[in-house]
Amino acid sequence: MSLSRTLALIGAPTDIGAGHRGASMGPEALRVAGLAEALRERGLEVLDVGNLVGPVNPWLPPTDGYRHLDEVVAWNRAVMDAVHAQLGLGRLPVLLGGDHCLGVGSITAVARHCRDTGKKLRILWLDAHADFNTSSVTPSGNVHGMPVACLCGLGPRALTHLGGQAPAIDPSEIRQVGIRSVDQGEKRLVKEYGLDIYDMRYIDEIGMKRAMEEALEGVDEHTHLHVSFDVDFLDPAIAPGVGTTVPGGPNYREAQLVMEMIADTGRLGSLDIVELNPAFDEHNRTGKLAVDLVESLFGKSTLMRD
Ligand code: HAR
Ligand code: MN
Ligand code: MN
Ligand code: MN
Repeated sequence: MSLSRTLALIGAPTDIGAGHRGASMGPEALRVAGLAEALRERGLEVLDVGNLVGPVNPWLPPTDGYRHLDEVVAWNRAVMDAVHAQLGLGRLPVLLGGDHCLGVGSITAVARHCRDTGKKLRILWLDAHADFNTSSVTPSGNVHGMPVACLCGLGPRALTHLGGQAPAIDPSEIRQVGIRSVDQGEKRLVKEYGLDIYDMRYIDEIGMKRAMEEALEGVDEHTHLHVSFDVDFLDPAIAPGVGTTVPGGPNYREAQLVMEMIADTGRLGSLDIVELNPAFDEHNRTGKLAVDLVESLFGKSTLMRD
């Protein structure tokens, strides 16, 4: 892969939007699993800019349908500023979460950068969940179940307008892959907003290769491709280290294919690695798998094409 940009690893050690504690240990688990070293091994320049700081998790029940909204906003502001700064320096930001509520800050920054630079934005949301809940339909109040809705302009003003203007993205800019857990009210919203969802049923029927071809259709030299990799995308049999496992996810080969096909586009411009939860893991097995897959995302397995 002819990727000459420097990667900037940005740690966001928080579980502020999650339903279980422990995703706050994700950044360190990815470092311990050798993320930076593995990518350098691929010839990439990798800068670990360290961890962002933000409020502690007060672990409270929901208020008006949200848990810890103020703290979620504070973390997302920090993420947005850091991601936007790295993009401005010409670097490829890699957000080490942290739970998936941080996708609001990360993608708001990426969308703003795309507007500034005239790039076409395509987001691949790799996840077991659609993350399209709102305060009125959420079963939990956990904001990690809401980031896609917030990005599409549906949610609390502090998150929908994080970058100043709303919505941050148009639903047509996102493709969701691996989805297999969507809440009842969330289903209705997802249909209403016309989200492009490659759920596991669809992947079972047409296969991962064709599903990814469809999800990547239209990606060209003007595209900035953002990958939001929720580790619970993977089947729990290979990736137990997440707070919200859902059976029936992509297996090892399917996950590799997803990463390899993204690498082949050569358009990857930013990445989130979120929801890794070492408290649920076995000797950092899921952390190591995430590193292995991210290596493929940066071209490790495309030896036949180099
Ligand atoms: N849909 C459920 C909720 O909103 C669970 C969401 C879990 N989300 C994540 N990120 N782990 O995808 O509470
Ligand atoms: Mn998610
Ligand atoms: Mn910019
Ligand atoms: Mn998920």
